[in-house]
Amino acid sequence: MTLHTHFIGGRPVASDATLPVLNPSDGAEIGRIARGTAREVDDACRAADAALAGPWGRMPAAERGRLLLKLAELVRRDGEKLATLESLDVGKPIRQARQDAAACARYFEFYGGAADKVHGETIPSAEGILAMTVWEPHGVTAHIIPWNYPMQILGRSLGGALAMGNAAVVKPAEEASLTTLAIAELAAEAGFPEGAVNVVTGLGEEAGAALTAHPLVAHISFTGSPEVGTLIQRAAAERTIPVTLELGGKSPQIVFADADLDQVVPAVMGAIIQNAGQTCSAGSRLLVQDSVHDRLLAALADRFAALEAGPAERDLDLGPLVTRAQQRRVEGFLETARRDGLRHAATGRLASNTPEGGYYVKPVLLDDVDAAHSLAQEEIFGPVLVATRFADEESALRIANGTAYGLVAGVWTRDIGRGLRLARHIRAGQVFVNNYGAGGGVELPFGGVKRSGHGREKGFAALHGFGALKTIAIRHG
Ligand code: TXE
Repeated sequence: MTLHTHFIGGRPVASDATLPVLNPSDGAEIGRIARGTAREVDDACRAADAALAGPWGRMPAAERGRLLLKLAELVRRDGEKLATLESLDVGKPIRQARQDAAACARYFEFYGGAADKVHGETIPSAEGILAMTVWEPHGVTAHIIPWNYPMQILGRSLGGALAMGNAAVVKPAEEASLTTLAIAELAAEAGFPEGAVNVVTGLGEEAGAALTAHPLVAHISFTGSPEVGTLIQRAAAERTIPVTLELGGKSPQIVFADADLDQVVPAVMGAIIQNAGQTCSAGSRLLVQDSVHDRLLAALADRFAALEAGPAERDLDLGPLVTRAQQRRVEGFLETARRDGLRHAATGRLASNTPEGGYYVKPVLLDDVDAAHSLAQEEIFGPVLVATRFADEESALRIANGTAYGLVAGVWTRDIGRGLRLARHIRAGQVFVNNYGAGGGVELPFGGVKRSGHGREKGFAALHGFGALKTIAIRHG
């Protein structure tokens, strides 16, 4: 059985204690990861700090960019290996894990190209003064990564931080550490100096909490639950350091009667079925205009009924959920749906010979759910689509904005004026009109408002979150 170590200062480092790595498809133990404590976190932060004082801290931006481009190339070279590892570790169908590896490479590539294009300005000021701004790295950045898209979230977070010249300490989720460790080794192979990229594995409340409290950490980027996001913002407040928080959503897909249903149906399906619904930007609420309700629901119900969940390696529509805990959480929501008499419009099925010990949930389409019901308000993080009717644009907007979250929204209409009005009035970090996700959107800033968090990752805008703007003013006579 493989024992996976931390990656600190360019070297593998073991811990006395370990944690099991479970295959979600059948519950079997497939390896162990090191259970890091405050000690390993301290070592990693010191290694990162030392890197900043050494060659990494002095490296020109163009050279940092070249290393990121090399890393992108290595992730592509090992794409199949990484996808297989991810699929085994988190239960993702292999096709989806391949997309994650490709997206991860694309993030490193994007930020590799951006590294030497983060310009400051010169600013007109007082007589005899030349004033300018320069972007500088924060220093040691902490990256707390969840288990749903480990490679993609690592890519967007680490790529931006390294492009800006920070040295990173990554704490992957205890449920999904293997690809992060593999990519850290690729970073060393690409030529990143030791200490520029460090990984400490372990539990959130142990290694994660120690990292967020470490005095050398100057910025934290976190993707995960609102509960832990709040703890992290509190820990950051103790030392008044900045944080970027991406805390999930309850994103609406708003379908008007004039929408092109041939486009709507596959997009709505993909946005809730992808990764078995364990997606921060999942389109988990369907808001549908009365007059098109029956037609759309019938089309979706047919698709839902045909969905098959099964072991990741069989590459079906859905794999298992990541852990027993997530499976129970989703089953809890479905139990509430039964208790409250919500209408099951369709349920998918488990493939034959699906192993007993896996963490499977059948996909479910619920219809006519009151917008105030907990299933229409809370992030389920499973393959459960909740449909609610609306009468007109005004009520659609009210329902869309009527949750605590504000991450993504999809608007489907042929009326471009209405699309634009809603795009401006929906309270969300990103609104997609007649599409959902812009094909992955590595280049597009991404993040939330309200309970979905703050700060932006992805795109060029994210670079500014990983740096501090310094003003320099020189008297010249
Ligand atoms: O998240 P946690 P969980 C949502 C989703 C899901 C729910 C619970 O609704 O059902 O959260 O998932 C680390 N200090 N999202 O429990 O605990 C932890 O080790 C520092 C949405 O897995 O927030 C892991 O690396 N770190 C989301 C990371 O935080 C701590 C993705 C996320 O775990 C910590 C995942 C602590 N005290 C879940 N406690 C999205 N936005 O996509 C935990 N961690």
